[in-house]
Amino acid sequence: MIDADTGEARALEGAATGATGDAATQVADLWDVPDPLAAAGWDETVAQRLAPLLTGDRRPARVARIEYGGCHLVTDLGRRPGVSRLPRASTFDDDRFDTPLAVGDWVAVERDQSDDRLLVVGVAPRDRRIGRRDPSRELLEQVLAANVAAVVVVHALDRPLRPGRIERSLVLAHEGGARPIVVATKIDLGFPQEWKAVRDATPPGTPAVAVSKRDGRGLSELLSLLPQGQTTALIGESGAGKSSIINALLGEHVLATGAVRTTDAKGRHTTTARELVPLSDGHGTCLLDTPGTRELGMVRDTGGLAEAFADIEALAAQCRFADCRHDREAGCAVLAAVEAGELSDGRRRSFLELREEIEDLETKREARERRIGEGRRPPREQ
Ligand SMILES: Nc1nc2c(ncn2[C@@H]2O[C@H](COP(=O)(O)OP(=O)(O)OP(=O)(O)O)[C@@H](O)[C@H]2O)c(=O)[nH]1
Ligand SMILES: [Mg+2]
Ligand SMILES: [Zn+2]
Repeated sequence: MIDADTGEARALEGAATGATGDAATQVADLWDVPDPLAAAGWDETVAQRLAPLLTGDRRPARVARIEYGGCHLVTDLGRRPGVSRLPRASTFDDDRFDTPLAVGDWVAVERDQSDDRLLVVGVAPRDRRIGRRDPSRELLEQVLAANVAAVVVVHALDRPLRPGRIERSLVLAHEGGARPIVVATKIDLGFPQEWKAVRDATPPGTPAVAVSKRDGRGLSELLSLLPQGQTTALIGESGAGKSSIINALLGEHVLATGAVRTTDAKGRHTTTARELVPLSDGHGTCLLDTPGTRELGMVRDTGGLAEAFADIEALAAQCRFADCRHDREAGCAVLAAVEAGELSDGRRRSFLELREEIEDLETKREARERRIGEGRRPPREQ
């Protein structure tokens, strides 16, 4: 398990130096440990999920990075180049994900005949994940990170918090079964009101931490919130400070971090590929960096909405009508709570907006299935 003392000391040390300077350590070096699979989170549960795929001389691996034309895999020997020829899902009926292989996946590999890279031949069922609506195929889910127990929703205080951004991220995290942690970065620059806005958007029960890579504030608290022996993904807009947080927690400048435009504090998409990084404990606590994401479309609702809006759900039980939409109905307990100043109307409106987005998708899915049922061709792009 994670050594909290060492982890903390390293985090603060990294923060004190600004974690800049020598970029001598490469990400691949971090996997140069006695038991790379254990460092990647291999345990009994993973072994069981992967067992049916490990026939013949296939070996277990975890996807550490995917880039154009190939991937990197953590095996018992360390981080090695690999390739996957798994097909992309062609229709919604085959698969609700558009992502045959995601960073964080546990896979079975064998030696490729055509070159010396490892070939991915099978993917274990995903446990938890964080996904979003595929920006180009709206009925499918694009998996941003697989097998993640927690998701850090990163927002930089030096830019406006777009309404609903945190709520949206939390619904997606809950929908994927991952525990959300809200993190506001760059607290060293001030912005007390912006920090309050972040806390207001965070529901009770979800931790919110303000951090700084400059003075180390909040980093040990964040470290203590990471599920031990498990993977935590970081998501947020470009320039939010995701890679900086990982460097600070590692105590080394391993991942590239970028400047932000001075005009609007927007990032420049420094991180270009999702990347799995082991923390120093070597017992499976990992972080997963992602490139900045602006779009976070809803996918479906199998309970994530209610979990992310547990406060509204609790109030809804008191509404006069069981099917109350909390919009303008008489006897609505949600509207009454807004009226009484106990719930912000912004939060209620975020809930209505996200619910509507999901309902629109469900309507489209039903229409599509009806067309297929009638033997007609479904719309091509979906
Ligand atoms: N003052 C201050 N600057 C920070 C902090 N965290 C990050 N930054 C700066 O913000 C900029 C963006 O940081 P990154 O870590 O590259 O952001 P990112 O979220 O990884 O961005 P993408 O990879 O583009 O998605 C860099 O110039 C960092 O030095 C912080 O706590 N305080
Ligand atoms: Mg980055
Ligand atoms: Zn109501």
